[in-house]
Amino acid sequence: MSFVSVNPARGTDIVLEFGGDPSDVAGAGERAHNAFEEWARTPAAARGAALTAIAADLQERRGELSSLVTREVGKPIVEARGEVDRAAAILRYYGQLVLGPDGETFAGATPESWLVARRYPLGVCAVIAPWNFPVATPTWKIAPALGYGNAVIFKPAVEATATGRMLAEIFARRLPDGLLELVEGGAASGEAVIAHPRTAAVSFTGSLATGRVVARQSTERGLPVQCEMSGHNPSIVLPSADLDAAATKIAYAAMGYAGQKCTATSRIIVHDDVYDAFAERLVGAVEALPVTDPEDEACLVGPVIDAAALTRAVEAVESAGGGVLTGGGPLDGDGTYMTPTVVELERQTGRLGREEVFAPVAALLRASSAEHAIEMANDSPFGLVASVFTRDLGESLAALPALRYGLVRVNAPTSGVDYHLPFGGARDSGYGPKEQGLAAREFYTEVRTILVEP
Ligand code: UN1
Repeated sequence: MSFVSVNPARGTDIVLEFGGDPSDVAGAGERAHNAFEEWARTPAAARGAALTAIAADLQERRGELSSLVTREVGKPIVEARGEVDRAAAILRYYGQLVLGPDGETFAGATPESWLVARRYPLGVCAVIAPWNFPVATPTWKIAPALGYGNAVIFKPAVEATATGRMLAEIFARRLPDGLLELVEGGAASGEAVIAHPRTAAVSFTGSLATGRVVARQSTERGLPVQCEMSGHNPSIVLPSADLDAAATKIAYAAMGYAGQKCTATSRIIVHDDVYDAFAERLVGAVEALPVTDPEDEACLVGPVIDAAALTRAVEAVESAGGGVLTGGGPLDGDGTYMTPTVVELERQTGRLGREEVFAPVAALLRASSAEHAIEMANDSPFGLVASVFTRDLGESLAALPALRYGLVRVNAPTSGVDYHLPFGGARDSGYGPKEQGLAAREFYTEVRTILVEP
C-alpha cells in the first residue's frame, strides 16, 4: 500500500510518501512486547526521568517540529509552537506523577497481615492518533503509558505521518529499543494493531465513525479501550454576558485552526434579548480573524486539511437552508481555504444543526430563555464540551449540573484542554474511561489485590 501526506496550504508540496503495510505490525508488536518485560521492572524514577528528558528534547527541537506540523497539517505556526510546548509540559507532568502512590492499603485480618491494592502495567498499549493535534494527542497517551511501565505501538494518522515519525524519533532516543514502535498506514494498519496478540489496551482519538469500529474491534478481543471522538459543541450567550468578550472568544473557538478541533464551537445559542446585539459583534469578530498562510505569524485561520474536507464543508453550508451572515465559500488560490462562516439556523436540523463539520463554520441559533438555551444545547447526540457566557452567578451555577457534557466552561471558549484533568466526552463523543490527568493512571494500569499473611 502507498500513502501520501500533502501540505494543505500548497497542494504541490508533498510532505511524505510512504508504504504503511499492515504486515509491518506483526514484528512491531513482538519488539514492543520484548522491550516491555524489562521496562516494567525499571524503577518508576528512571521511567519518569526518561519522560523529563524527552520533554527537554522536544523543547530543543521546537522550531523544527512546529514547522513540520504547520507544513503537514496547516496549523497556524504560533499554535503549532504552543502545541509542542503543551506536549513538553505533559511529559514533565507525567515524569513526576509516576512517582505518586501506586496503590492503597487496607486493614487485614490481623495487624501483621498486609492487604494491598496495587497497580501494575498492562503490556503493549496501542495509540491510534488523529492528524489535528499530531504532537499533543499522541503525547498525552504515550507519556502515561510509558511512565506507568508499558510499551507502546503508535499509529499516527496518514495526514500527519511525517510529524508522527519525528515525534517517535525524538521519544525513541531516550528509550530502550522497541519500547515505542511506530506503525504507519491507514485503517488496515490500525486494525492490525488492535488485532495483534500482544496488544493489551487501545487508546484512540478521531472521528465517531472510526471510533465505533475501534471500540468494536477492541471489545471483541476483550481489551480495555478508550475512544475520544467527534463533538458538536455549544456556546450559550445569556443577557448578562460581556458581549464583546464573548464574541471574541467564541469567534476564535469556532474558527481558529479552521475549526478543526473536536473542541471547536459549532453551535452558538443566544438568548433572544441580546441576539441582535451579539450577532453583530460576532460577525465583526469573525471577520477580523486573519485567514492566511499558516506559516504567517499572524495567522489564526489556515486551510482545511484537504479538498474533500473543503467540499463537504461548503456543501453543509449550502444545504443548511439558513441565512449566511458571513463567509460561506472557498477562497480563491492555492490551498484549501474556506472563509470563516456563520449561518443563522431556525432549528437544529440538517448537517450544520446536528453534525460536526470540522471546518470554520458555526450555526447561530436563538433561544427564548436560559432554560431553552440549555435544552437546545443538550439536544445533540454529542457531549464533549459546552460553554456558557454570563455574569450572573446563579445562572452559571444552574447551568453546571444541567449541561450534560464531559467538559463545561463558564465565560471560556469550548476549545483548549487542561492536561492535568480528566478529559473525555459524554454520549457519542466518548467511549470508555477518560484520559489525561490522574485518569490516565487508571487506564494504563491494572489493579491486583494482594493479601500477605504472616
Ligand atoms: C484543544 O482544544 O486544545 O481532537 C485540544 C481534538 C481534541 C483535542 C482538543 N482531542 O481536537
